[in-house]
Amino acid sequence: MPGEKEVLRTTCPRDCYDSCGIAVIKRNGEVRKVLGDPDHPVSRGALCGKCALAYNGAWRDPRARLLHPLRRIGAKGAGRFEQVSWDTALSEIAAKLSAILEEHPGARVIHTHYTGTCSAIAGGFPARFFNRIGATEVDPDTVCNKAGHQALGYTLGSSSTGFDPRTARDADCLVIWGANPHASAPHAHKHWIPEFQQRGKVIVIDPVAHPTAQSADLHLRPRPGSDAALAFALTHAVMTQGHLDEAFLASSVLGWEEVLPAIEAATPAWGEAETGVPAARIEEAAALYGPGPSLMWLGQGLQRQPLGGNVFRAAAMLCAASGNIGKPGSGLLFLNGGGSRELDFGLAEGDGAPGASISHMDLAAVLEDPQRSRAFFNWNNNPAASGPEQGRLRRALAREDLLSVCVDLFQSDTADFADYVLPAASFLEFDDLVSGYFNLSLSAQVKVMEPLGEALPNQEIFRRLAKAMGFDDPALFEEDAAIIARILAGSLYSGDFAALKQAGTVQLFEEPHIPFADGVFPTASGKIELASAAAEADGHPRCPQARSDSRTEAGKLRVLSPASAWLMNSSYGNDATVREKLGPAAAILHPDEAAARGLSQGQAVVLDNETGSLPLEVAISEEAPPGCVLVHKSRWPKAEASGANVNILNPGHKTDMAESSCVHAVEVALRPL
Ligand SMILES: Nc1nc2c(c(=O)[nH]1)N[C@H]1C(S)=C(S)[C@@H](COP(=O)(O)OP(=O)(O)OC[C@H]3O[C@@H](n4cnc5c(=O)[nH]c(N)nc54)[C@H](O)[C@@H]3O)O[C@H]1N2
Ligand SMILES: Nc1nc2c(c(=O)[nH]1)N[C@H]1C(S)=C(S)[C@@H](COP(=O)(O)OP(=O)(O)OC[C@H]3O[C@@H](n4cnc5c(=O)[nH]c(N)nc54)[C@H](O)[C@@H]3O)O[C@H]1N2
Ligand code: SF4
Ligand SMILES: [Mo]
Repeated sequence: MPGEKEVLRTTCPRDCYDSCGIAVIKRNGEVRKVLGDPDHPVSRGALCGKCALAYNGAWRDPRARLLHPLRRIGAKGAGRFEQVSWDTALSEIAAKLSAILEEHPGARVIHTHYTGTCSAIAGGFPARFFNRIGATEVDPDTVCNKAGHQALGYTLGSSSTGFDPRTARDADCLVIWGANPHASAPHAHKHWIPEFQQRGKVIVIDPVAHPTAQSADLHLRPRPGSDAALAFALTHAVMTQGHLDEAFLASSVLGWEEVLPAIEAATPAWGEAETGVPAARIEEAAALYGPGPSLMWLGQGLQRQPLGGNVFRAAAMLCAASGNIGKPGSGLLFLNGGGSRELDFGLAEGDGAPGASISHMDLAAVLEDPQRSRAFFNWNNNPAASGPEQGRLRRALAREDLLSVCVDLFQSDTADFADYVLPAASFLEFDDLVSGYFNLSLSAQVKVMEPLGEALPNQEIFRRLAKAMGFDDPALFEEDAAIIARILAGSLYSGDFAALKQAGTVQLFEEPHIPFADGVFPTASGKIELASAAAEADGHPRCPQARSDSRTEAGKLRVLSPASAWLMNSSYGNDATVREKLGPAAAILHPDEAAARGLSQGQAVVLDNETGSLPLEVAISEEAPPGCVLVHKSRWPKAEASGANVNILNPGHKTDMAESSCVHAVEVALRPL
């Protein structure tokens, strides 16, 4: 008997541009299949390949999931644990943490978190506990996109008020700059971009010829780290082609006359010499972008470069010079945050004052120093796979005198180093809110099944830990339903959570929303600040600079380690079917680069630098640019024979702004094994 069928709507809360609607098929009360919601405007009936496998694989597989709290019995890192009760785990953690807090300032408790789940409460609520004890937060954005945020903050006054993707219906040109939608926004790649191409032209600016670049109308392949020079040359070409928006420059832009001499000097021929992009292609791109209306999508990979902040300021300058913002069919998008749609997920984090913060680039150094760290809590994050200085970090995590607690769905590399591993419930197992960072929508995350084993949502784990600590602040115990109701009450959505659950996803603006339509920007001057006193006060140049990174040392290769289409950061790295799709860890080289080095497909090689070494198999593809080696990020180190992934090579250098990651500038030597 097939049994009674029920279809429930929910939403994917991964750190992904798409925020897909999900249809969960249940029979006789049991989840049978997790599919794309056919009525959802983004997923249109299909999840991406990785989620389709993992949500019907490891994420619902009791053999793969953590089911019970665990206490370490072996050496740190060995991954040997015994099952304990929640009471035992939480009372022991509370006793140890209290003892630490009696002797040390709260700032020596370090907590890392990020994109495990991006739903409001599971992504925010635990911060209440850490703020209560004055813990040090490892600033999550520093491993991802903080340089871009800071640069756009100086320039536009906001880094998370992007264009509404629906305004593409009025655009003639779309620039996708240092983003790879084929992997990181697969439904935008599959639907939004091709539909746009029926009316307008797509320019991709990326050293890598990924599938989105291959299907673009124009693909510019700059040397990595040379995009600020390219932006100046493009602005020069826009100017000489007569497409400056003089009226907009006069009314809404500060500092044009200060950047003008550098723009005048940045001829397309100069741009070609700096970036490797032929001058004719620079002219061609300017002729498509300049007249507008044009959209500019700035990817997160673009700013993971030593001068990533400067690159973003220069790109925003091109947008301002051509007046491609504040009008239908125009705008610049990095991320669309809650502010772009009057939605305050920050309510989940409570209003306790945050403690100190450090950069992810300094995590290994802080964790190896008993003067700076006594306890380490990790939730929604897998730094032993995703963070820099992998070798040094693992040595620091092995410190016997560091109390270490990891909250995860799976026994990750980071969990292997914990004293206590606490099982988190998956997004299918509790209600929450999701609001993606591309489309201006709001979605319900709906409980469709009971948590596996004894797993609990992040927020419940930290409520129980707060109780075990003897805390009584009401904010530490606020219930999910109350938080959801408060967030919804302050939002543009007029319904309650029950109504949102029915709808799945709602658009918060009926018509495409046009930010900055009044020509006023949330900077000190109210204008786009090409010349920024705020940047200058923080020790940065007053204006964007027509500069590029220095060239890679002769014989060395620059590692690009962007998103893999089959992983979500390190998530799914343990799913057997996903691992089959991934194949062996590869060093992808351009045919010319491979030929010059006498390398063949499948050959075993080692990448080396002062930070570490990594054995890989050569894969030859024109996707990789000459002079670079493409190694996709975030495989599970412990699933590799080498016990490492590409971050074993990452020295954790910081960008020009915000102590953020410039992981796409790692240099290595390559030798045959
Ligand atoms: N070389 C290189 N490294 C990179 C990057 C790069 O481009 N190159 N990119 C960087 C970027 S952009 C980012 S954002 C970081 C991301 O790095 P991380 O934030 O570490 O992301 P994940 O690796 O997916 O780890 C998230 C963990 O959260 C767990 N998780 C999922 N849902 C839940 C939940 O509900 N509760 C709890 N407690 N845990 C959950 C997952 O199982 C997983 O182990 O990686 C960075 N690392
Ligand atoms: N499938 C999948 N999707 C993901 C993720 C994942 O791991 N897997 N991670 C999620 C997360 S946390 C994030 S932050 C986003 C990131 O997604 P994206 O914004 O797409 O960023 P990346 O994948 O890091 O890199 C995008 C592109 O930047 C290019 N790039 C690197 N350096 C330069 C440069 O100097 N100039 C130019 N022009 N381009 C450059 C790379 O070649 C790459 O093609 O994706 C999210 N979505
Ligand atoms: S990870 Fe992105 S593409 Fe995949 S199902 Fe989730 S939202 Fe959709
Ligand atoms: Mo990220």
